[in-house]
Amino acid sequence: MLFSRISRNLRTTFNGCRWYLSLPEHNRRFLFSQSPRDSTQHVVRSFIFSKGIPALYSSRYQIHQHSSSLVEDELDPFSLVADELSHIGNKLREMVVAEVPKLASAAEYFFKMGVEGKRFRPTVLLLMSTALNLPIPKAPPPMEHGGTTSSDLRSRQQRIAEITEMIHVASLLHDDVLDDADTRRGIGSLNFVMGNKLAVLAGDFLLSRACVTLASLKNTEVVSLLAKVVEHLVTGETMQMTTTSDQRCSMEYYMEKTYYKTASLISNSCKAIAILAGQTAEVAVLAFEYGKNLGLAFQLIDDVLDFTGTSASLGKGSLSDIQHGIVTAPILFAMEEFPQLRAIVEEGFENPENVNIALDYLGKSRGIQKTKELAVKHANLAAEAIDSLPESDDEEVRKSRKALVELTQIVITRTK
Ligand code: GRG
Repeated sequence: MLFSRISRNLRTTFNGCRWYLSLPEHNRRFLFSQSPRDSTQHVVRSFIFSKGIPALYSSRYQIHQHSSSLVEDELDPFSLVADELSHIGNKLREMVVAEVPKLASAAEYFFKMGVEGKRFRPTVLLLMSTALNLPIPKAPPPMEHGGTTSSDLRSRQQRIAEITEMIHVASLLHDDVLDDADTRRGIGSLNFVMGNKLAVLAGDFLLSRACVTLASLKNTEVVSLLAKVVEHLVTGETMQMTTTSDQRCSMEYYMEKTYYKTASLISNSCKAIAILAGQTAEVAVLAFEYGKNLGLAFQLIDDVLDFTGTSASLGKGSLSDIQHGIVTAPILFAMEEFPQLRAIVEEGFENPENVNIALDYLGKSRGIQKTKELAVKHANLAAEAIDSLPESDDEEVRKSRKALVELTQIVITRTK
């Protein structure tokens, strides 16, 4: 509880830095105007734009680090839900069975044991389900409107984890086609092994199976949340591949695209977990904020790792983004320190010499450090959302919340 109080006090004094998405909906200043790209999603345009990195910037992080060293046992979020994860893995393999043999082997490709990836999203969603296991403040909707008895709530929430993982894998399949990738999860990418056409069709097939499962939940609010996520994935990908030179040099544009491509899926799925539980709008917003900030922190670190790989030195990563002409946070921060880098970014990275020049500037700048700091900020906002949930004395609820907070640290300290 002390932990909770400290974080609440900090939240009131925490002004934030220039590039982060704020926590409370009502406090947001709308930076982006409504655009035809999205008529329903307002949250992503609500970047707070206050100046200056606050002195308290890393205090919350240190408090979390400190308090976790005080706790009796180190909590592994993945172990906490290991049995359920393996159940979900089996369900996914059943759900992607197709009649036509080629489609069947394409669709099951990334659900086979050993190539299931980090299973980060289902882990978050299962932990969130337990973390929100609170007395339900209002009567759940009747069954015909997607309501539930408490006995099957968990299996409905598991279905969200399955749907989310299917949408995620579908987007990876399509992404690899667009990027002409040859590897994924340490094996040949599906497009490389079976060709672009089958990879696209397998992605479509996974999406259609995800839709069938979504419909089985009979909850229109949840259906529209996840339909919006698919729109966001496509929007984010299109934003990335159709940038003007100004957009490529804009941090706002990068953060908006990052929300669409990476954070929307986990944030809206977390919200769906709360909605299925019949939780209040306030709790649903906190679940959403956790997912959004965790997703943004995750992608910011991904963008750092693209330059550094597992080591801390520049150029040790795959450099895949920059070689594909994709400008990410480390370069954008470096550009603030070295405005002459902008000319190189505008010229593009088809010439490998430009990649080297950009890496030189990045090495001289605080671009990597500032990106990590921004990731920490979002990780802390995610942890604050968990700390702001209604209090619970239930040991399982508390353990899952602690694991969700632990995940925020795992995300910012990961090296792969
Ligand atoms: C078909 C839904 C659909 C979308 C098409 C191609 C596209 C539009 C969107 C691309 C979305 C995309 C691939 C975003 C990147 C998200 C991301 C951070 C992927 C890596 O996630 P990890 O590291 O992967 O969790 P693993 O392999 O561990 O599951």
